[in-house]
Amino acid sequence: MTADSVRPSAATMITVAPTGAELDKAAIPALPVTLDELVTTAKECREAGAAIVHVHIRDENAQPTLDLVRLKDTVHALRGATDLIVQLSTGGAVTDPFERRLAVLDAAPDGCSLTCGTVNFGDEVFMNPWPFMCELYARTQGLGVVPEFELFDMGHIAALHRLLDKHGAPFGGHVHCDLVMGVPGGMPGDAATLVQAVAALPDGATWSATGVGRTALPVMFAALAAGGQLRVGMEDTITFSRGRPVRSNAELVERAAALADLAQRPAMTPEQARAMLGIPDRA
Ligand code: KMH
Ligand code: ZN
Repeated sequence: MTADSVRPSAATMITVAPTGAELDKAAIPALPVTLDELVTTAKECREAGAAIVHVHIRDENAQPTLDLVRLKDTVHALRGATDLIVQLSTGGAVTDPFERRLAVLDAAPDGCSLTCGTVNFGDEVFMNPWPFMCELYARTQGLGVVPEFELFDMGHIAALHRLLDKHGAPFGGHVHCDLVMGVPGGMPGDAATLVQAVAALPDGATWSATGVGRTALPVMFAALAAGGQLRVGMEDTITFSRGRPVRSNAELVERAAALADLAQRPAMTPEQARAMLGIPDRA
């Protein structure tokens, strides 16, 4: 199978989201927070079957940051060590101001997340008002960064249609979405909701899904059955099975790749994922 010929439903693109912005390193020592830890994790996850790394970074105190120098160093280091598609989070932490979230693109990643609406996020609110979405989208188009549309709720799908109608196709020409399910305040992480959400996506869009917390497995099985791609990682899941903490991001990728094999949709390479998503090869 060549990169050009891979069909989304014939293979499985696995994204790993290794860190997130919410978890506390002191409570979860396996969480990768330094650049060295992140690069080691990325290499292990590539080996296990990941094609994309969704990146949040931390500062010297292991706190979430959007420091641009660190972001640039991170993109550079991940590219030097792996051929993974490097997707930076523009969601950051719920406390990050919009200007810093927009500036993430100046680190020149392959891709970025773009959340299509505000959502209750546990006890917090993850703010993504319409003008911010539009500005971020215009910046992705101008800077040549391929967005992944993060959808936490059914209303976000309507906002995605509105965004595409008003502002045209994304850089690369292909629409790829990620259903983030099971966040307290967002859509539930179950098969019925996943099917409903997928039916509402724009024609021709590809999609992945991730279930937060205990919805990880139901969402993964439903996504595989419905022809979708997978996102796994400690950003979303820190319990591997009942009472057993996740030991590493790589074991989550290994499990996803094993299930993808069982579904006869083996893990895509980063090259195949680039072709599917319209992400240019690195210069
Ligand atoms: N940390 C959440 C508030 C994204 O990466 O774009 C937002 C988030 C989504 O994780
Ligand atoms: Zn994220």
